[in-house]
Amino acid sequence: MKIKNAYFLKSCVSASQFPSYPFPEFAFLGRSNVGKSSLLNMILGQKDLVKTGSRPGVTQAINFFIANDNSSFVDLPGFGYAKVPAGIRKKFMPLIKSYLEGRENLKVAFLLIDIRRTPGDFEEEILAFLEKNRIPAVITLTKCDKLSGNLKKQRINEIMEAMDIGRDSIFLTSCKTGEGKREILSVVSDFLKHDSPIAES
Ligand SMILES: Nc1nc2c(ncn2[C@@H]2O[C@H](COP(=O)(O)OP(=O)(O)OP(=O)(O)O)[C@@H](O)[C@H]2O)c(=O)[nH]1
Ligand SMILES: [Mg+2]
Repeated sequence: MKIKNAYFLKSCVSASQFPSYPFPEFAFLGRSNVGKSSLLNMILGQKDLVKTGSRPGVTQAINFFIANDNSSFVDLPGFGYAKVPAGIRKKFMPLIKSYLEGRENLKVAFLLIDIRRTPGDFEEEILAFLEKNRIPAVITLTKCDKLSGNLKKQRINEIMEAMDIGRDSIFLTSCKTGEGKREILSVVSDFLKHDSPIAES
């Protein structure tokens, strides 16, 4: 599948603002600075479509993008960054949850984890929440260009063990090398063809 065109639709800070359309939707979740916005730029094939930053806390709303006039991609605020003003930070989790709970066309949530980090409470909480709401999750390791060889293998094994999942349940990605783009777009294209959920693991 190729992305022929993609554009920014809307930025939302409350559920009442979420747009409605019949397209299958794909969400990108994860801690602050994990690389959600960068991965979306890589997938959508536009360097600066989604705002990214070297300081965590760049995305402070839920941003909706439309691709190929038939699918939608959603960039969520990152969780767990202390320097975002407390008032805004406190609203992130309820906003993220209200999005996940009520979004009927949401097909898959890609849960991003930096390959160099061990998943913690946030990932556990989100995964439990996704399961409760029957939203398939794909564990997506980011910044894979930062590690190589045995160290990379070791990190993947540690994450598999910490999350009790198999190698097939993990996507490896890098916005620098384009790794993982094909796998993510093949999930999207499966939904466009069949509109059926991927196997849950
Ligand atoms: N080397 C490398 N750096 C990356 C990669 N993805 C993101 N980064 C860098 O990580 C930083 C954060 O990237 P963002 O895409 O803004 O992260 P985010 O998860 O959207 O962050 P918030 O919006 O703050 O939650 C930026 O400096 C990116 O250049 C990657 O695959 N490889
Ligand atoms: Mg962001």
